[in-house]
Amino acid sequence: MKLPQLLEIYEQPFFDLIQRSREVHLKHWRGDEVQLCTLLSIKTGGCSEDCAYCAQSARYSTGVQRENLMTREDILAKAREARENGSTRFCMGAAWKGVRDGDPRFEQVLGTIREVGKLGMEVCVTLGSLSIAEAQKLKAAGVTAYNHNIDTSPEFYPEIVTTHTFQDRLNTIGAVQQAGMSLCCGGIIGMGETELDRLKMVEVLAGFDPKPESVPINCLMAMPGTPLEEQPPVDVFELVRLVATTRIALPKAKVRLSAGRTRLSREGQALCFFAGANSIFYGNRLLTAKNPEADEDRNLLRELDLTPASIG
Ligand code: SAM
Ligand code: DTB
Ligand code: SF4
Repeated sequence: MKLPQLLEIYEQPFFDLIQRSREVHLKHWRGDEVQLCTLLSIKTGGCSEDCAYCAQSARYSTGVQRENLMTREDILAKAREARENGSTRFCMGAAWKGVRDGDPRFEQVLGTIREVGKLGMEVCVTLGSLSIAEAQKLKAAGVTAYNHNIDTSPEFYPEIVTTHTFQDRLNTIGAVQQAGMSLCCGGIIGMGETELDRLKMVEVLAGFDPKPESVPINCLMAMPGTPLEEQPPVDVFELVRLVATTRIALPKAKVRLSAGRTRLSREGQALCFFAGANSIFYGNRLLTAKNPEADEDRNLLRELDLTPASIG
């Protein structure tokens, strides 16, 4: 789907837009189901990159404590806990520029993935850039999906990251897809980009072949110490419009309402679910930032008559 068509969809009257996205949603998904995903930062902070939104970049004083790669046992304990709490997807994130075949830390991650895979949840990892050799090993170890966001439009990307390029992101995505892993790819809104930038991002996402299996939509969490610390919050109706447009452009993708839910009202989240969001991060921590408490989310889903998706 190309930009002019996306713009037309996005700009239609609000209720027409969410009605249409709801129709698309119900054609492809159960309307009452939301997938719960648990996120774990397996290696925190000290990252060489300068992503302006990120509390884990070593270039900014954000107060995030650097931590080494977690042990397999500690990660497995968290994964079991996630499954017991009802998550069907376990996502492990590392604050790395990327991974290299042959690096012992990469081997350690592969070993951990093999074990986590046995628990029966979808296994997602986000380790930064990689090429085909690493992608094939991750696939063989049992990774379901690799998360690598394009984050914003190609034009706006250099405003938020200078240590790697949009093309670098696309190259990693190419390797992920060539290796046969599903792609989890989305972005962040509220970094100072225009609404048109957001639609250009959706245009790139919808142009991937195959299309992403899931699309995380993050609202910037303005982290103290980062260059974006003063950014104002995103307007909730802009978020809902983007969720709806993403649902229409990518009918079969899970649309994950990701970072920034702590600042969204229950009503705002309800509109996002109506518009086509069908996955959330569950549990009180994202990577370094806060997420709503698990019982708050359970209550919200119950009040909206939504059920957590189950394994299989
Ligand atoms: N280092 C890897 C990478 O860059 O792909 C993986 C971890 S990185 C933290 C994963 C994603 O989290 C980013 O691409 C971005 O979309 C999201 N993210 C990071 N910090 C955020 C923030 N402050 N607010 C919203 N989303 C954020
Ligand atoms: C994604 O798109 N959002 C998640 C996951 N993929 C790795 C990460 C959100 C991070 C929020 C900021 C933090 O916790 O530091
Ligand atoms: Fe590093 Fe990823 Fe954060 Fe960028 S988003 S600074 S690559 S951890």
